Amino acid sequence: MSGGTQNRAIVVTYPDEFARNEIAELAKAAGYEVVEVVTQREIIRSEYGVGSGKAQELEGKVADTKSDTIIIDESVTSAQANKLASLTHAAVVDRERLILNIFARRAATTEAKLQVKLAELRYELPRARDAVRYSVRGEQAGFMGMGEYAVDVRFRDLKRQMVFVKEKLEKSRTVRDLHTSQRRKLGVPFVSLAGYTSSGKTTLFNRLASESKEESPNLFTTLATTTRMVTFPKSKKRILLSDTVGFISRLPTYLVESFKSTLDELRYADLVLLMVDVSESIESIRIKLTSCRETLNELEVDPERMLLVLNKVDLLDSRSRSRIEADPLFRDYHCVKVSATRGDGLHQLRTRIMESINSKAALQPKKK
Ligand SMILES: Nc1nc2c(ncn2[C@@H]2O[C@H](COP(=O)(O)OP(=O)(O)OP(=O)(O)O)[C@@H](O)[C@H]2O)c(=O)[nH]1
Ligand SMILES: [Mg+2]
Repeated sequence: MSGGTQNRAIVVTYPDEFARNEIAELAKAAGYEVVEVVTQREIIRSEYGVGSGKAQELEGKVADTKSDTIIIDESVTSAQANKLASLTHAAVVDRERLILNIFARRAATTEAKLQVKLAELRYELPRARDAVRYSVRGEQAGFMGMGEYAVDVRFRDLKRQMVFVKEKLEKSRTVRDLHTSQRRKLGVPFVSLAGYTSSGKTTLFNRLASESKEESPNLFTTLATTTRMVTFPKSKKRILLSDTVGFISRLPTYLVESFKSTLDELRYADLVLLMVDVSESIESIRIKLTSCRETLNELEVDPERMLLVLNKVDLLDSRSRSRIEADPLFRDYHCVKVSATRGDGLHQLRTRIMESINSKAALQPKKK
């Protein structure tokens, strides 16, 4: 997409409310105008990604709505995407590509840009490899019209670029590690904010650190980590607080891996504040919490080091507000209720942060 023009997109997703809402939000965050949402029980099984009947239906809808893009809420192969694209005369963008597009739009720091580049290369590489295989077997006339030789060159070029980007990231990682060890020498506890995209991490960060970083209803507003020394009022206790990139369900592992150096903040934190937007339906909360826990498990964050921050309580009626933390969903966690925008519960949050840190001998040097 270029020049900020709004592309009109038809979205294909699963027939459940959570999936529908989320992919529509993602599409919006990537700059698309969603003109129609089409649902399908199985998305990845056939030659077009969608069933052939559905593919034909899409062909008609693209023409009727004058759309130029079909967004598929799954990962499809390049062969499937190409087939559907040539049938419908629309660009086909899958879920991974869509998330990568959002990341690419948002990445502001050099490191974030490199991480996005690495993720893009990881996305392209298996697709280029498939193209090599097809062209060698003569099943596909090259990749997007390229011949066998060109496909091979492209594959090698992607690999070379990957080595280059990894080296650069390794360098910025060394600098980051140095900062981390310098900070650790200060003996100030590390606290990291984590949570689903749009749960309110940056809003809380700004509140606690008296900052004004960009917070917005768009998904993936934050892509780089910011760390600030925060001194609590009254107690004058100090913590180092980090804001991080948001999580999302069905995030491919390579994307998490590409953002590893950013997410390392979480690995080494003494305490992780896991933000949960409790203004949503219990089903959405459950899906998002499960997805966050999976990502945190991958990053080897021990549940002992987590404090659940139930955010946006200002949007609950008083009955739900008084009962929310008793929901079985939060049974295994220590929870604090807050409203990051209004400031409710911040005093209790600060107290719980200090209690959690002190109770866990959290300042023991961790192996690194
Ligand atoms: N009503 C209400 N809205 C909130 C609260 N906290 C955050 N928000 C809103 O939720 C939206 C997302 O907030 P952010 O702080 O940008 O969320 P984030 O978790 O940093 O999101 P990413 O950076 O995209 O991962 C913004 O529109 C905020 O104004 C709250 O306590 N109450
Ligand atoms: Mg943010």
